[in-house]
Amino acid sequence: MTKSIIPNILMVIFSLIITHISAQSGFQNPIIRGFNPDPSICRVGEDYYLVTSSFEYFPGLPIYHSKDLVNWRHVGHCLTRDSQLSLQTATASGGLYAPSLRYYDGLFYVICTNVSDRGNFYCTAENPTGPWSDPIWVDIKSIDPDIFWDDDGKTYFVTQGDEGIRITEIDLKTGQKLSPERLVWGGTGGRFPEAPHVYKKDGYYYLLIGEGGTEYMHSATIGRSKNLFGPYENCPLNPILTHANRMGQGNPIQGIGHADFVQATDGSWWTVFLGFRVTQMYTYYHILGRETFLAPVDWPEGGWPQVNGNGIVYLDMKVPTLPLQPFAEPTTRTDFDSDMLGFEWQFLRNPIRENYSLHERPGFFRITASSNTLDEAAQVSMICRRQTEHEFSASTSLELVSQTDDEEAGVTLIQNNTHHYELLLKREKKHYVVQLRVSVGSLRYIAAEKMVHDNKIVLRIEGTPLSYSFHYQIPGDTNWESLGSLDTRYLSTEVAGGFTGIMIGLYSSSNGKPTRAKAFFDWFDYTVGI
Ligand code: 6LW
Repeated sequence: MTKSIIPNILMVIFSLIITHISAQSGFQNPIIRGFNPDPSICRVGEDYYLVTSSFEYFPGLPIYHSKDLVNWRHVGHCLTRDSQLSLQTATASGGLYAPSLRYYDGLFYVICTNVSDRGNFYCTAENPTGPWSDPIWVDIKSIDPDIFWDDDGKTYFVTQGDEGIRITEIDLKTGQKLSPERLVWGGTGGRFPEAPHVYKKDGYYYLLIGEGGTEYMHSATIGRSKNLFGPYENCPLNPILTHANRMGQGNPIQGIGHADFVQATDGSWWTVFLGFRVTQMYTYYHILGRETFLAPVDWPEGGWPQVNGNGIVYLDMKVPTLPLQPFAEPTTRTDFDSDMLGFEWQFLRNPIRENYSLHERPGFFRITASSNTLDEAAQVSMICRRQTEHEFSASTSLELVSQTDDEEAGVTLIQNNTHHYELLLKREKKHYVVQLRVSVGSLRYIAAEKMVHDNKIVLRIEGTPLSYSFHYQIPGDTNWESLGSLDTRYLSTEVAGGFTGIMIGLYSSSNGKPTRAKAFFDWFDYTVGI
């Protein structure tokens, strides 16, 4: 009897130690890396889903899935059809602003604003990976919409407004307003009260909002009321999340705010929110856009929620997590030998589909040149993916089939149409040249140029927090030639403005001519770290 008990006791002690170790294992922020701002989250059973803003990129509104809140996989987009998403005239950082993601009565809802189209709308789907319905438009002028369903079955549209958060009853089937818009809470005095989400808990309506603007003064604050329309009592701990104070200075994460809450399967509360990683301490600027972060929330019954104790968060979060269920690491190399591009690839505005093919030359991605250049806020010929880390290398093998001078193709690091760097191959007087070109505001110049005799080339960009370096290789050679390096700073949000982060693009342009060069990309490799 005693003999059989001892191993069992040892097993129990061992498994308690293991559980304790894994529960204490913590996690790394950000949880979704590279330009992924304004996160909104919901849980259905044991699955968590999250959506982020995508502005002028197509398809719109990436959807992510997780089993543990820490490990996330990109599983699709909400807006994949031209009938759902018109971005043709979207300027840089126009298009789709902050979405909300909710699950109600068997359907998923994404509630969002296309500032370059008809404004506020929502779409529904039975499965978050789609297909999603066409938009149901809501005639309320604002941004950052959410839907809140009260216990009596009524549906409320909750949005930002100049003076504060507004709530309006709507008809869920048609999106029609059923009541006038009512201003319910102006926040705590920070500028731009926005990003509202309503939660009902312990007999209170809690209204979580963003304040301070989406830069260094950003924060999340919360109020509560027994009545949906207020008055809202200000949480004494406000702001419950910010780095715009003494404790947040010197933190490599800045600009935190715009949060959403979720209750996990074990009853614990968590928040997802946006923030940005600065390239170096104290001379603050950022290039990766605003990313998605995670922190635990302590929310006792009847009490106020506290984010990670004092509203300060870290890259290395030493907090207990749910049991971790990581996904397989994504492969670094895209060989362009399948029928579809992976979800990481985006177009800039609605694509002109005939300009792209994975079939014309099997194993290659063909991009037909557009007469538009990357300097125009137009439907350019480009696919791009997010720069997700400061340290990376990106390379591609390119063949440019061109009959006319001035046609080009290559790799771009693009923040917006006035801030981008290109490493490109161009046809010029029956030769080819490889160029490093800079567009920064009103400055546009060729930083380096070398003549090459072939229309085939391998291009490579290496990134560090402070600079990008540019290299090329003639196929068959083992040597890499360098074209020099450029500062990351001039593509930063602080210089370029806007809401997006750097994208790494493969593109082709005929520089205003009606000719149609074809660029064949054999592969693309994106490796994090150097
Ligand atoms: C978004 C607003 C904001 O609509 O930036 O972070 C805007 N805050 O809430 C675009 O992301």
